[in-house]
Amino acid sequence: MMTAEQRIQFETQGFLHIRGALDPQLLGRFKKAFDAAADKYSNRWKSGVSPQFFDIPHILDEDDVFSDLLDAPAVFPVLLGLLGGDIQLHQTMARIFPPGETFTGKWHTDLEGMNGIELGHSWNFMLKVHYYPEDLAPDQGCLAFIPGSHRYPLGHPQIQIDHTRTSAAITKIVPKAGDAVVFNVHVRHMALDNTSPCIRKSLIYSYSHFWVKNYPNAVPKDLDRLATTKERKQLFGIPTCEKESSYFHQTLIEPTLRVDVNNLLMAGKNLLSKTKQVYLAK
Ligand SMILES: O=C(O)CCC(=O)C(=O)O
Repeated sequence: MMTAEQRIQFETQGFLHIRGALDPQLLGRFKKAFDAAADKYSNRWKSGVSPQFFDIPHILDEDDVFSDLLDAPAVFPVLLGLLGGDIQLHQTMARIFPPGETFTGKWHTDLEGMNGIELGHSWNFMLKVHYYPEDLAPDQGCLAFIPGSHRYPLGHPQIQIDHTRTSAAITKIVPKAGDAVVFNVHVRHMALDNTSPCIRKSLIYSYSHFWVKNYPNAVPKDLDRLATTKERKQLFGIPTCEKESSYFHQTLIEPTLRVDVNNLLMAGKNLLSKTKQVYLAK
């Protein structure tokens, strides 16, 4: 379950740093598989053809651990709590960022120019998770955010803060191996320059609603073998709700259960306030 603290933090700031999100076994498999895939493509990212960063293509096909990371126990309930029961995997990127200046836009939203949704007032339309197989140094191309900026409407003026300096308006995340950083992709963010001598490795998964068109790299080739649970099926874009024909009503959260929990919460609150009234009247 997502904690109340995590929800408040996410809703006010637009991101969450989940420390130690992967258990040692999952982290070990992740690190080994990432390094093997990076080695396989080393002639591409070392050739200097794409000098600023390199994304290993179709990472879900490289090793089963990349499917196991999709619903990691410390992170998936948070994604479900923030995005809702109709969650689907949207895109995957296994990224190598060699030393150099940042390749991202300065303080960007991923959804600039998007039609149909007022993002500043919407619930979380799209989330990203960055996972790290290794500790990062503070100068190794860390992610940085402008807390609260996910509430800006589209067309909000570009933020003019020098990313090379520290500022009270910026939060930089320096992750350890196995940490996860979850964020609303509308929060203003960027990768800072990698001024260290080391490459930065990260795995990026984006998630959105079931009705949003997913990228080909969000579905593994070996779909039948890997889509083993209801969660995985839905994440890979396979409808699982038998009674519902609409993509809008696809869900991993049982509607009856949701109503029951809400009723239970309401009943608890009423009981508490009545008890308080009786107690104060004495
Ligand atoms: O750190 C990165 O690789 C990219 C950060 C970013 O802009 C993103 O994930 O949208």
